[in-house]
Amino acid sequence: MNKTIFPVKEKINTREHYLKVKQYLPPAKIAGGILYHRGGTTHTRDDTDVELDFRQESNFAYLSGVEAAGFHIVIVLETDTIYLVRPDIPKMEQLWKGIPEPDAALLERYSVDHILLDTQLKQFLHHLEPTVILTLDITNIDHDIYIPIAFEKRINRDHLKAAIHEARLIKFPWEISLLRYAAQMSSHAHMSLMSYCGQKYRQGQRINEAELEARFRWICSKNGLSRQCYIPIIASGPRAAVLHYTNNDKLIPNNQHALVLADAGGEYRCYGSDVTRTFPVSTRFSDEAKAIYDIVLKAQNAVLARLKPGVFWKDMHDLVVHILCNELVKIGILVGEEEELLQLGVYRAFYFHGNVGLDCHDVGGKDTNIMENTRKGFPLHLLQKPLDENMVITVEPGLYFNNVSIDAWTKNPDYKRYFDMEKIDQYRVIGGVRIEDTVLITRDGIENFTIAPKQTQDIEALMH
Ligand SMILES: [Mn+2]
Repeated sequence: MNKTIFPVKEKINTREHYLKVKQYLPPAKIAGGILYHRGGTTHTRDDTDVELDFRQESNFAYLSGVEAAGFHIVIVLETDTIYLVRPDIPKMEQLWKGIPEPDAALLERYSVDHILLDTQLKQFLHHLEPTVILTLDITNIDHDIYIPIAFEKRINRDHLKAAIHEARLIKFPWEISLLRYAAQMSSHAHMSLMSYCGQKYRQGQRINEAELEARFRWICSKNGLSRQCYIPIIASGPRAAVLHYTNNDKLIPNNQHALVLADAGGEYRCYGSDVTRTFPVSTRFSDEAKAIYDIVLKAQNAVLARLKPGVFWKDMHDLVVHILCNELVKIGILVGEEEELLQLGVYRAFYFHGNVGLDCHDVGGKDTNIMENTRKGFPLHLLQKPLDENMVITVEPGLYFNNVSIDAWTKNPDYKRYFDMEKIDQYRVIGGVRIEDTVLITRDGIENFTIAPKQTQDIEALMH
């Protein structure tokens, strides 16, 4: 896929975001109150002047749309007047960094009413005299540089975060367009990895995981996704069993069982994607690889077929483990009655995505994958709330033959009788399989944003 597809042109309407956030704020705080948040700032590495990669803080991106460092936002809640505060960059720095965008351009680009310089902020707030300053727990307040010290007691960190997270959960149509675009372009990058890998195999050339990572980033960048949502995972052979493998520096094995597990997704204007595909290095799935792959695909399809508003995440997790457990018994890896195996949780020897295997792609609680990628923990919101229309989530079941995990379970005298070691050794060579799609919850089901093939025969066809 070498054709360049120009990115969608969607106006980033953050005023719409703010107005939604405001609905979740306590009405008592509105009169005389302001919303204040500070965006991310640049940092240098250790004791050097080497700048680290900058990625805007997600809540700030949500409120402002600004991807650059050093900005603040002030919103007068009573009048809904939005002030974007930009850094006053000294002339000497402009020599190195370039001339900042003029205010007129900022006003045109962002849905804000006024532009201020950060050097004017303290004076401006003095003049405004807010009764309460609603901000986030993470907001770095520089007292007496930007916020008057006299206002210290007016700062309130109790309400804004919950309001923003509530607002972020359900997407606006323009956000859906950006998310769809990010996932579709990432899908093309995945397809490119498959066909490239196939081509190299046919030519008898060995490749390195690093080459596939670079190729993934390249295809994304060509299509406007110049940033990755998270560090790509390009795991070949036994590395496919390591969930957060990011070294991506090994020569890809070329035996008949070897798989490449690529978990990578580009990001567009802070809107991300999270996609995993697993494909055979030799362009043909071995019987063992196909067996495991088809189990994971069956579990994923079962979930995708059931997703719709009103569904609880917990039930989807239960569905996945039920299928995985059942199928692992069928192929002889697990031994025993399914009910007992489920109760004991022995399937977790091969499936250990925290407490759920379906990683939510969105805010709600602490997980905020949609705009940044914090892939730890389980989104609190979704434990209590059912799915709803216009949420965007990922579905990512997997099966992994991870030696650490297998040893922990099979060497435990309480559990060893539930495992057939000979069978495990037969399948261990494939490493692991994960299939992950980013999907939108629609009125009566889903729209799958992920368009890279998943059926084994389609993957093999693409690699030929
Ligand atoms: Mn992923």
